Amino acid sequence: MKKSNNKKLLAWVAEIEALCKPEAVYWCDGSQQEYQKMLKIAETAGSATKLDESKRPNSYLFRSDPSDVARVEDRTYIATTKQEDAGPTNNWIDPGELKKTMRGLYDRCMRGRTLYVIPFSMGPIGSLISKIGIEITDSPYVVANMHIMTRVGEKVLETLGADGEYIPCLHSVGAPLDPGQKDAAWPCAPIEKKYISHFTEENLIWSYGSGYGGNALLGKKCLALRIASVMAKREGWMAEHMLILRLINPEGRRFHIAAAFPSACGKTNLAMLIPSIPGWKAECIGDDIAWMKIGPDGSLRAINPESGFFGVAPGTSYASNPHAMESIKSNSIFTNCVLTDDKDIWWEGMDTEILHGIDWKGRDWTPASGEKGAHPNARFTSPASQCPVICPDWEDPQGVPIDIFIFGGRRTSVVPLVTESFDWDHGVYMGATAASEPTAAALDVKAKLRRDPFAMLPFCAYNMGDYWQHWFDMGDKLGDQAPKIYYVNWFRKSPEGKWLWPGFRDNSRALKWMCDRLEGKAQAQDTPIGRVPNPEDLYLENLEVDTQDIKTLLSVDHAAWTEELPEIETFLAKFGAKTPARLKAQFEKQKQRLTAKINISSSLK
Ligand code: GTP
Ligand code: SPV
Ligand code: MN
Repeated sequence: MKKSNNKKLLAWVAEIEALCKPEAVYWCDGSQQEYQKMLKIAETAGSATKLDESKRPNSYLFRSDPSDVARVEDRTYIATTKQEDAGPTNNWIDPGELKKTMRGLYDRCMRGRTLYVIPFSMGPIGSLISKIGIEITDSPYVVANMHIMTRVGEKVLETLGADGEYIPCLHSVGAPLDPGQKDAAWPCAPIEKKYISHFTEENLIWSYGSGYGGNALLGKKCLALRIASVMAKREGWMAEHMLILRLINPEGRRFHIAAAFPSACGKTNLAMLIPSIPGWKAECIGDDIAWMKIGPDGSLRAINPESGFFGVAPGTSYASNPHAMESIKSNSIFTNCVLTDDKDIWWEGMDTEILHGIDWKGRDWTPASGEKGAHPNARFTSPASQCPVICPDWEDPQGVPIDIFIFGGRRTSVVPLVTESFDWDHGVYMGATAASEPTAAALDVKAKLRRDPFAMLPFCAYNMGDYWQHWFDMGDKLGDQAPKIYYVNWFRKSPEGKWLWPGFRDNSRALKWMCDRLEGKAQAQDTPIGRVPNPEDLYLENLEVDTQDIKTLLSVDHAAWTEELPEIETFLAKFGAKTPARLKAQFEKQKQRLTAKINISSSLK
């Protein structure tokens, strides 16, 4: 394709070519033919299996190396001049030192491979909220996935023009090929050579050694969250790990909801919700990332910077998420799923069982194998446009006005089904102290319970204390147009280990309560931790849940909450002088409320 006339870009590509010494350089045009070509290359190399065309048209299965199956938080770095700017939640290295180490790794690392230049837009091309990135990679798998997850092609280069700005994203699988050397099915570097690096002061991403997900598809976590979080702070907007959905009540009123849950805690599922309440409708705008700016009317406008879903496969089924199942019917890439005997894909928790297949490690598999057939972080990559409930306005360059923010996580105990914050500051406290039990999305996380503020712990690329202050500042700017803030927990379990809440479609019951609260139509009870619905305030028709379980789900255990206070205090203190005074004030208030055990009767506020 026609090369760019952007001098900076041409110079950068030339510099990387000279450093990495690829066999060839290829500029991506984002076309269908190019997509097919990438998958053909992968198939010929033995990395991809084409699925049965009649069962799953235009779709492929990849198996990754067993050492390269998820994001690697221990190998993810934020390089800033001052360590304090990265803060205590990030792995920091001096930028000069990191560049020296990585230049050593990049030196001739693309030998025997093609260097692909991928021009992409995060967000609709031309929207004032969108950003342009250029990823250089030596992985055809990355090119094909980027085609789905971002907007790739010539139009991006046109928009970039001769002197436009872009975010350079350099990626290599870190596995050079000597002449005659046979390639691995999934080339990558050993763990100690993997680096996912962010030079936030110069909006630069360098990733080396991994071909998987957020480590390699650099538009996603690296650009749209880590680099963007820093840009957003600088420029006064927000880049968040949030799904975006539109909920329409029976009267036709639209509510736009943005929800932040940690990885593998239910964003994709909630984003594609089918409400179980008659007359309510939901539409999906995004399932993982929201970019939000205050619009000319003073409302907070959100866009989904991505154009596809990179979703957790296991557990996805027609029973749990029919819209995801419809989205992945064709034109999709599957990674680390089971290959069935009739050349389709399968994973644990799908609607049907299988008797035999090839597991994610490429071995014969039967239900008796004693191991899971699909990796717990197996994923599908599918175009967002294929979602049956994609919102007609999902690509609106103006974005949608957010009414409600939701935070949450996976808590088998303590945290109620749904809680409303008393006000913005209290909502920021809820977000800042959010916690979750770990999942397979990052296997190097060992803690039983970890504080994951705003679900951004692995993604906020600057001092978390400054990030909290940014939330307060945004609230001040938004004033009475600030979204209302809620906290949810779909994951409460009984002592016997059974889910107390059916989740999925029935999560719409908690959302309905929020929307009704906004309209002043629903009651709540004040508790020390926020406003919680009484059982009668929730719509519970046609729900097969024990009355006692509902009570448990909505109860606030003062002792258990009080027990967590010292650990929260220690966590907030980790950020020293960076912890905003307003956040500390919220902690004190929560502590006082718990001590006083106030329990004001129902109030309509
Ligand atoms: P990332 O893509 O990693 O950011 O994850 P995500 O937040 O989009 O999570 P996703 O929706 O893919 O859900 C992850 C897992 O949680 C899947 O196994 C789901 O089946 C499960 N899950 C989602 N919603 C619910 C729910 O309401 N209840 C229960 N029990 N499980 C749920
Ligand atoms: C997550 O871990 O939050 C994901 C998957 O969405 S990845 O893109 O690999 O980061
Ligand atoms: Mn995610």
